[in-house]
Amino acid sequence: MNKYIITSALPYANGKLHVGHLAGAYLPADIYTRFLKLCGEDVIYICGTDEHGAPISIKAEAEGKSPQEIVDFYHKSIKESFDAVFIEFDNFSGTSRPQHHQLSQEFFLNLLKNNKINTHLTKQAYCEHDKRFLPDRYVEGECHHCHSQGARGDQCDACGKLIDANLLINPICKICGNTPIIKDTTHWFLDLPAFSDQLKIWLETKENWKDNVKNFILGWIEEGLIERSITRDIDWGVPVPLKEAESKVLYVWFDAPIGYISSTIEWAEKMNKIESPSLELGKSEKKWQDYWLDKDTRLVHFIGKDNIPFHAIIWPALLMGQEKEYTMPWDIPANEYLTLEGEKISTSRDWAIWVEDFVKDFDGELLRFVLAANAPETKDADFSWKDFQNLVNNSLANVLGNLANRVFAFAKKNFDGVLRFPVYDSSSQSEIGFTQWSEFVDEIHTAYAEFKVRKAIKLTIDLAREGNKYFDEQKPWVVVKENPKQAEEILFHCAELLRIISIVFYPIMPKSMLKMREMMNLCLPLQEGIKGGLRVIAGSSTNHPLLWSEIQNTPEQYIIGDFEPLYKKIDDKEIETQIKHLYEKSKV
Ligand code: B3M
Ligand code: ZN
Repeated sequence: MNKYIITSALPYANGKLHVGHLAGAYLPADIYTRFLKLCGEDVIYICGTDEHGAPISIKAEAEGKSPQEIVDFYHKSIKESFDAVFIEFDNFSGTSRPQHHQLSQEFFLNLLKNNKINTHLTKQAYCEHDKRFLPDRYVEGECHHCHSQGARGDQCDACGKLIDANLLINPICKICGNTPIIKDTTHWFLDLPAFSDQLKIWLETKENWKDNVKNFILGWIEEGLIERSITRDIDWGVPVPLKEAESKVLYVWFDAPIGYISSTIEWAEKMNKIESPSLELGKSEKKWQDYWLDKDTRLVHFIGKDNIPFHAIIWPALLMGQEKEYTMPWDIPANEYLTLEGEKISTSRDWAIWVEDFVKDFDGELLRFVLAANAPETKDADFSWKDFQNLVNNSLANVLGNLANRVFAFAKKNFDGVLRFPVYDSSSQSEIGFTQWSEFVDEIHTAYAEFKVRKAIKLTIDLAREGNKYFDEQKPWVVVKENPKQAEEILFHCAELLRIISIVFYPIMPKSMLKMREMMNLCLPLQEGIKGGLRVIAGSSTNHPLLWSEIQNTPEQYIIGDFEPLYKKIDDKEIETQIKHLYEKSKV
């Protein structure tokens, strides 16, 4: 059996979470993880906040707070938003923790030892007033491409081009507003060209990767890789572990992906504490290394498309340059972007739907449904409030919710809620249902395994639609008058279909599927140590009461308990309020 490490891009701890974040890197990963766990695979889902980088220190300076205060605030806010939409990590860490600093420094020193890091004297903006070098983001001025004002030292938002900070026209220091001078300073560079051949050979083995990822990367290598500066002159970050580099820190993109490993180490330590309170030394070491130092581990990075070069070139190079033989990425399912009501999401204009706001008005699970049904898998996708309403009302409430409701109501009214396994005779028509449904189940399985969540949803809703069709065609309300046994058979098949759906739809809709199982008195996870319906068993991440293989275990009978509608319809007024709010807040 393969082990899996699933990761999502570490969100920057300098802002709240919005729907665009969820759609690209988090929801697809959570769905994939839940699917693998259902299949009994050995999998851990790892993430944490990215707590370094100039934007965080700039924000701290602007708000008169310490970077750590900013980071702690957003770490909590982001984690709460994930919880509200049932994104469930095995560990959610943060890159300002000592464990992470130590490992990042080890990575740097190993690369240096292996001659994969060079130093260069560079010219950089220096503020004589603040007595410090100014990283790109600390300088602003007129863009040297399009001449608009307010271009940052790394990029111009007006024309979108990359900026050479030293070429900015009339540059100013973002801290004090004075004009910086240009001064020499030494920086450390990752020797990426030294990894070209090794990277190319490795990438060519990646037949399963999405085309957008693979072609993009091979194109980069063909153009010729260049050395990348990996140190910065700010005081917030992982200190460069060299005497001569005092007051410099590692570039945020150098240390951030190492967070995937340091967060796993944190996970191993936590697990070890639960499992063996006596804390046997070396046990947690073995636990994380079982995942990270095994070449058969499937390491899957879920990211947005702007993060492709970092995950498919720079990060693999960092891993290749280590003493330990770390697991290399197995797949990098990068997603495209989500737009909002047809426009690019913008946090500065507040053209965004924040997760914390959404869950005040609607169940967080509905957001999972809509973002997954409309996932930006192969091209950009759009979120609109109208689509949201249509999808919830027409697919969830009218199809799946309706099926559950009519089956449960009929069973209660006519059979006291008890449906026994049918004894077929040769005249029985209804047996066909089973085989038709098993094809759906297989296709849904394949869709999840291939990261095709849109397809998995479509098939699941189609399956529920088949159930409604079957119910309509078999007319149990007529049959029951003449032949109650046959009506019970029809109902048994419908209940069987709902049970199957409660398993195959669980990765996307964990909450309502467990709720439906409760209404059907189906085996539920033990109440102790439950995490989102999966029993956490010490020492194993594989042993879950809800398993895909159970699909075949038809029970002797169904006992329908108290029930209520699974999904509530959303009316026009609720949607109008949301649209109005979105336009109003973004105007200010
Ligand atoms: N912090 C998030 C972003 O670029 C960035 C990802 C790091 S993953 C190692 O949106
Ligand atoms: Zn200054």
